Amino acid sequence: MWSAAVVGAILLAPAAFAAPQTLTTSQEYLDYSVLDTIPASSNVLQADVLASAAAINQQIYQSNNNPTQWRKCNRNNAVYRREWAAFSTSEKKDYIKAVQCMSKLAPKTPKEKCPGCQNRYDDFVATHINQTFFIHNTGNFLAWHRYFTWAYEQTLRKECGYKGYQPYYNWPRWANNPAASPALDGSATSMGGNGLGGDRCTNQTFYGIPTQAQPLIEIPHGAGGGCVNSGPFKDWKVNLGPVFTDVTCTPPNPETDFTNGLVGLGKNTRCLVRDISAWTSSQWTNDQQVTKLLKSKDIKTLWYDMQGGENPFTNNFMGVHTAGHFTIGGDPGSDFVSSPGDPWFFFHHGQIDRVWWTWQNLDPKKRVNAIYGTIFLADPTAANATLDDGMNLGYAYPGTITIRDAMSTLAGPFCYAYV
Ligand SMILES: [Cu+2]
Repeated sequence: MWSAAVVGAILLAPAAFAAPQTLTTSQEYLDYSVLDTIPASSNVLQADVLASAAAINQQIYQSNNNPTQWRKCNRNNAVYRREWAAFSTSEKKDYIKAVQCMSKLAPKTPKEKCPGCQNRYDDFVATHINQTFFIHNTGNFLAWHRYFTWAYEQTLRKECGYKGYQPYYNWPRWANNPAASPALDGSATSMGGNGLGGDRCTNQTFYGIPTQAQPLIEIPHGAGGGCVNSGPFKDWKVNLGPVFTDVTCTPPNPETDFTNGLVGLGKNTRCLVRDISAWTSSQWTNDQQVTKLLKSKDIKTLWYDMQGGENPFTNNFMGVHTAGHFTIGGDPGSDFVSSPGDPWFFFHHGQIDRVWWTWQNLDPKKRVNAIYGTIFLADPTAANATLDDGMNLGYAYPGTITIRDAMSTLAGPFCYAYV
């Protein structure tokens, strides 16, 4: 039986995991249903308890089923990604410095492919915009974003001297008050605060999901809606997009032609806008919602519930992916296509990846290679994605990997897990 205290200790001390280096006999995975006995009144998040179980299972699975790979990537050398709140002050400052460094390096994307790309950071935004219709489909969304977030982390390390790893934002911990989280509180060690500066777009009373014109959910205007004016990112420049924004005050991108491959990639330099929404996070990224998602019976259920249901956004259900974007909203946060223009994106997608990783490793035998869906956005008649499909990151990061390579965080190009 796993008590909350034991699980808490595991969360804090990943190196102390009980999984042996090499297992010679097959071992049962942790029966995570016993974890349901942790009282709801405990301040341990159920979603974190499941993540702890997943961490143990993943190691047991790898050592039993992929012993050759386990010799290369195991509990002694795997990287553990942590939430921002667990970073020390100097770790936070190192990360912030590296992100800002990327915005000062020259872009690698040629001018004719991205007239608006001003810096190395924009290469990542441009790749996301360019591939939007192929990476937001059901088939490879999770795998592609895992690769994308990892490549971003690698670039911070290789090109900007960052010594740490990508943090994530643990939605349920701050669901009732995201603006008070260490990631968004506007302090010198945050990723910037709310959008309280400049023109606050006050004539817009709500943000419509899925669209402003035909909203199924109307997110009320929060306290922000203007330029981020506190913390290290108050002078951050957004150069690309928008493509499909819900914010009516965002200046249009000069490139709007959907036929020339440049849509959203014209130069549109502006401030970073946020409108932090506890209304959104408290309803759709709380512990109950995340735990329910983690108990999805198959990949199809996980995928749809993450994105707002099989008939998206009906029954007033937003799903954690959309809700995470609208926890900060604004520009480019509310535009899925150009949203990596806000460095918050990688905190949110770190947590998306952690949720997928948790779900996979609660039952690794069945789930590590589980994929579902087609290769084109919202097109059920397109071909199904397969594990052998290739993925690339354009000019943001060199190379190509397959979806199969991205299914385990302890294999392919990766060697990391989460705490
Ligand atoms: Cu995306």
